[in-house]
Amino acid sequence: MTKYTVHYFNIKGRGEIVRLMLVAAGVDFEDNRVQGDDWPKLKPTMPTGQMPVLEVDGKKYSQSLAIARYLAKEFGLCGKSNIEQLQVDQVVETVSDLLTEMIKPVFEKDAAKKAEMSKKLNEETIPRVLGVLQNFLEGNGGEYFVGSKTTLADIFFMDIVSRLVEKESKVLDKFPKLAANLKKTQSLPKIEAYLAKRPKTDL
Ligand SMILES: N[C@@H](CCC(=O)N[C@@H](CS)C(=O)NCC(=O)O)C(=O)O
Repeated sequence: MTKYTVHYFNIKGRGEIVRLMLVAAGVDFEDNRVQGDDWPKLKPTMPTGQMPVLEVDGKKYSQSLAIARYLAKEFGLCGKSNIEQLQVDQVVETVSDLLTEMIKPVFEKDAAKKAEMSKKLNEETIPRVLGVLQNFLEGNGGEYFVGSKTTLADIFFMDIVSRLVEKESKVLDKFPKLAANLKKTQSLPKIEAYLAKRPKTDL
């Protein structure tokens, strides 16, 4: 049996999608949550000097979305055809761009700039991207982003957009189909069980 270890900090960040894909697939894995103090000595042992890293039978691989796509292919969560995989990737890259924008104000030190960035994020970027995602969802009938079952697209959307909902519960009020899709993914039994017990972290 393949042994999987996820190496990442004790946050959701860019690493949670790797954990969620293994959870959704029902595959056991070691969840190595690296403490900040241990990172400097571990950093040179990682392929890109960053995490998340997925270790598969002792070999380490970097890049969260490359890993997520690999797991999606391994476990039937990637779409049934080449065109469905393109549709999955279209959603994944849109959500990834949103995550990049969500992270920017978090690390801004200047208070005025931080406030300006947060305002733009909340008033412009988030509604615009949610509109794009709602169009993708409606273009596929409104239940799943791609095909007729959960794929990496739904799981990554849930991973990132649930963080927005946690901060601002009304964020999906104008996007009821997105809200229903998010809830459906969160209610998948393996994911629901994992979400109930995962460590509570701010990021
Ligand atoms: N494109 C990479 C980005 C990875 C990344 O930025 N990792 C950060 C944490 S989210 C990291 O390892 N930071 C510590 C460091 O660079 O030393 C991915 O998606 O995996």
